[in-house]
Amino acid sequence: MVKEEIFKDISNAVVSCKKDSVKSTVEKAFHEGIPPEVIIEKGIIRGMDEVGVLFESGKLFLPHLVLASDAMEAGISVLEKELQEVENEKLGIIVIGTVEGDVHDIGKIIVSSMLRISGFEVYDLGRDVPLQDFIDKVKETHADMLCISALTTISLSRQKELIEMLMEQDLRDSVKVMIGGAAASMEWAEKIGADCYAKNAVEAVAKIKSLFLQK
Ligand code: B12
Repeated sequence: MVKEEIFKDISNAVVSCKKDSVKSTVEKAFHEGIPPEVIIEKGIIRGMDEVGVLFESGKLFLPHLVLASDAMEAGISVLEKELQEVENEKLGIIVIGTVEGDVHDIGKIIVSSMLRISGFEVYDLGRDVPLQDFIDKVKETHADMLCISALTTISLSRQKELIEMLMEQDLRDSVKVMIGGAAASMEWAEKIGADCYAKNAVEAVAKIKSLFLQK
C-alpha cells in the first residue's frame, strides 16, 4: 500500500473517532517499517489538526473532540508499546506540562509522546499544572529540560512566571527550557529567556536533540 494512503487512513480514522481503526492502521504502518515519528506527524497530527479546524468552525462539537483525542491517544499508545520492547539508553530527562489556567493538552500530549518515542525519559504532568509542581518535578527527577505548553494569550504569561521562578529558586542554570503551544512564538521565547521554541512536535524533537548534542 502506498504510504500516502496509509497516512490518509490514519488521519481519517482519527477524524471519525474510530479508535480500533486508528490502532489497526497505526500498527499496519509500523509493521510496514514507517518510522513512528513519521506516522504521528503525517497521520495522527494531520487528523487532529483537521479536528481542531472543524471544531473551531463549528462543524463539530466538544464530544467529538474528546472522542477524537481518545482515538489519537490509542494510536500513540500502540507505538509506545511497540517501542517499549526495545529498551535503549535514555537520551535525557524531560518534564512537560500545560500551565495553570490552561486546559488545552492535545498538542502537548503529541509532543510528549514524540519525545518518548524518540528516546527521552518524559514526565508529563498533564494540563492546568500549578507552576510550583513543574519545579518540584524538575528537582525530583534532575531533569535536563523543561517543556512548557500554553495555548491561550492569558496563559502565555505563566511561561514567563515559571522561568522567573526557576531563577528565584536557583534552578535556571541546571535545566534548559523550551516553550511551545499555539500562543507562543520565537520572539516570545527570546523575550522571556527560554532556551528555545518549537512550533510543532516534529520541530520540538529536532531542536531538543540538537540542544542535547551541544552539551
Ligand atoms: C481543542 C480546543 C479547545 C478544547 C481543548 C481540549 C483539550 N483537551 O486540549 C477546549 C474546548 C476544552 C477548549 C477550551 C478553550 N479554548 Co480552545 N481551542 C481548541 C482548538 C480548536 C484546537 C487546539 C488543538 O488541540 N489543536 C490540535 C493540536 C495538535 O495542535 P496544537 O495544540 O497547536 O499543538 C501543536 C503545537 O502548538 C505544538 N505544541 C503544543 N504544546 C507544546 C509544548 C511545547 C513545549 C512545544 C515545543 C510545542 C507544543 O506542538 C503540537 C503538535 O504539533 C484551538 C484553535 C486552534 N485551531 O488551535 C482553540 C484555542 C486554542 N482555544 C481558545 C480559547 C480562547 C479557549 C477558551 C478560553 C474558550 C472559552 N471561551 O471557554 C477555553 C480555554 C479554557 C482554559 N482555561 O484553558 C483560543 C485561544 C486564543 C488565545 N490566543 O488566547 C483558540 C486559539 C481558538 C481561537 N481561535 O480563539 N479549546
